[in-house]
Amino acid sequence: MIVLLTGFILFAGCTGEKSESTQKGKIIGIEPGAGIMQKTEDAIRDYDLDYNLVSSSSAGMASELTKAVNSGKWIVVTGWSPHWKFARFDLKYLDDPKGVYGGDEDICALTRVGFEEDNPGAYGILTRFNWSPEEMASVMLAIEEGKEPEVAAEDYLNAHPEQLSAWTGSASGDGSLVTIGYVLWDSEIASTNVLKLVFERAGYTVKLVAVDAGPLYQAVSKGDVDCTISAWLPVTHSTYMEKYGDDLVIAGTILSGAKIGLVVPDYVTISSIDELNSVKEKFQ
Ligand code: PBE
Repeated sequence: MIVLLTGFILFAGCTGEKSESTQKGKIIGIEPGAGIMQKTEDAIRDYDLDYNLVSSSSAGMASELTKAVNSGKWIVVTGWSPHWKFARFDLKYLDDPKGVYGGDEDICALTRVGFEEDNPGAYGILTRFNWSPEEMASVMLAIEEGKEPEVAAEDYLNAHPEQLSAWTGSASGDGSLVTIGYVLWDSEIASTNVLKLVFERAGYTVKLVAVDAGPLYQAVSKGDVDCTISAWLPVTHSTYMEKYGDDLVIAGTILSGAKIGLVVPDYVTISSIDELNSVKEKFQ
């Protein structure tokens, strides 16, 4: 009897949970380690959203978004800019009155402790490398349209010789090795490939190491890689900076005016995260 009763309660519990979760709205996310995923969990809590965050990948999110826009369906995704999706589709950020996603973000260059002393020329390049959201987005779009990242980077530098010479300055690598860690987000695939080529044009040998965000911060803090330009600060990667910030060096800002948040197509008629609960049946 006890066994039967327990079985019944478990069964009822599972059924209850299932029907509740099918009523929840869906936010299409990306890789679990991304800062925007942590901030979206915060948003679900702070705005008391009756939504599940579905993890996916950057490419998976983009393909869900493409499918939805092509059929006029409502969709809400974890979004960021610079990103080619804003050139491809009419999209908007939902207002975030509680400021969970922060405001303007900087994308920063981080290095291991001691890198500046070991390789001042390469460190100098990291302090000078700086471009606009539009410039970064142009490389992302070229990659999205089918160019190999290396080719998109090469085309970009050929078209911007003044940036190349400003960034390299008088640095001269003499073949010395620089290891750059990065995460396979579209934005960082673009920027890291450009940086790699800048180093190579200045005479360095570059090794790229692609890892998730958490392992990347750990690798820079332990000195397993020399540097990264995948750091979004101060909000997006705040938890990683709290954990690893004391053991790494911020060499400079490579881009100002980046942004993260919840993104919907323009035809979605709400404008704020506050309103999501009232239309959750449209986001399933
Ligand atoms: N992103 C792109 C990253 C930073 C760069 C917004 C997906 C993140 O959320 O951690």
